[in-house]
Amino acid sequence: MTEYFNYINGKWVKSLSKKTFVSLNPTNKKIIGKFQRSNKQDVEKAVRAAKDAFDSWKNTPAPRRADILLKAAQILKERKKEIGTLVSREMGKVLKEGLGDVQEAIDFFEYIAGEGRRLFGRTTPSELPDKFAMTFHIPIGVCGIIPPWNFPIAIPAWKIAPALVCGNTVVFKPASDTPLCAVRFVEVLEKAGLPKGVLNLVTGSGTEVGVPLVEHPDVKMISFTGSLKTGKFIASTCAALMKRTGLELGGKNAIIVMDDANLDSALEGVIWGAFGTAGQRCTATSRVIVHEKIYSKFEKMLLKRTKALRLGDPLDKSIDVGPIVNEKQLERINGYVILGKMKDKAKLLIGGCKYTPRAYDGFFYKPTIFSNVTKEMTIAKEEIFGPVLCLMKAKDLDDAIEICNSIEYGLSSAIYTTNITSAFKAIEKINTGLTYVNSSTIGSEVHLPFGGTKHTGNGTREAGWSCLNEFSEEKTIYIDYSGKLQKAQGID
Ligand code: UN1
Repeated sequence: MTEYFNYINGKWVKSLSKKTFVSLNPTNKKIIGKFQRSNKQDVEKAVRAAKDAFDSWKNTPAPRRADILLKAAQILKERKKEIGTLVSREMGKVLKEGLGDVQEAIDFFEYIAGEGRRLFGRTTPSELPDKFAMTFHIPIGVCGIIPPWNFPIAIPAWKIAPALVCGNTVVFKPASDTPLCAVRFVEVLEKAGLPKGVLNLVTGSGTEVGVPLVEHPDVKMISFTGSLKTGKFIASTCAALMKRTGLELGGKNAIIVMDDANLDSALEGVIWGAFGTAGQRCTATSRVIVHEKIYSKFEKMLLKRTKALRLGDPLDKSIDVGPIVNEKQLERINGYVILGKMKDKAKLLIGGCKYTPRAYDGFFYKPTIFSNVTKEMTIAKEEIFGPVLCLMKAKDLDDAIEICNSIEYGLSSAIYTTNITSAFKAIEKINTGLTYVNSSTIGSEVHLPFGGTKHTGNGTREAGWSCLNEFSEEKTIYIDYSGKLQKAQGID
């Protein structure tokens, strides 16, 4: 079995703990590799390396920093098939999505490399004569990056690439379910020519690696994507330490289907949003709110289409839905389904149980739909993060929007309608960070900001132009060339 190492100060090294853990292929429970089960001392070493590398990296001109990111995009392109296949093996999403995960990172590296020659500040007039005013971006320092397992290449890219282009150095603690993807990701940046210490990788658990990283006084910023519970821990720990945070937490995303919608298109959007990536996206469609006039018809269409979905090995091209990432997640999903049946008493339309396709021994869950779900039910409120869809009925658009907004999260939403007034009303009234019209809740593009309202986050946005604000300070400069002391606010 191959053993993989941490990457600290430009070297692949063993953990000081001398302990390891394994990563499993969720399709067949075969071992993918052995990884360092790191501890606080490893974090300490990695933070020190990142701190030591900061000055020189910060002083490297941004276009030169960006050259390395562009090179990384090229290397990722060359390795797309290999790394995309690994994403499918280690995380479990079907191959076309595994390749999409890598493509999202390529797109983003290319996009953000352009920032090396932009990183725009602003110039603005001064209220006084002979005085010049402007801003520019400065780095924050060492950033602790803690991405999730569901986009094991794309989300590390979303976080690490802007941190680097802004001149920060990084300690990367990957998700324990996808450590080999993280090793490959770091290899790409190493090959692209990143100087030692600028990016460090420390594998291991949340408690043994994540917590010491979050608490470390020399780590000035934490960027995390994951559960609301962990997000709250990070927010409160970092608040006490006056540390910056970028948080992307849960979602409970809804698609509204109006009676004037193109139902065939809405059906495809719902199926893709709910069962693509086996529902394991923050942006996954977990509620579909259907106008009462077409409810029964749409329910039948959904049932027929869901029955036809093929569950199995994500590397098999004929498969639509792959496995759940691990046993714990599988049990969590099943727990919610039991709760939906027993406590919420929702009507189980299809699925609702684990499944072992012939020849595999993995963590599979059948695409599941509950019908007649109401907004008071637990399954309509909590994030399940699996292939479970709640079908809900609305009287009209206002009712649908109210149901859509009735939850604590605010990540993504969608409306299918052919009525322009309904579309604009939804855009205005739905309280989420992303709203799609006539498209599913998933499928964001890298050059637009990504993030949510309410408990989905803390107001930061990833990707697009907004990610620069997450990973830099905006410094304001006043230059007075009047030759005398001039006072603002009219004081003479
Ligand atoms: C996530 O699930 O955390 O919009 C991110 C999408 C992807 C990103 C999802 N581009 O579904």
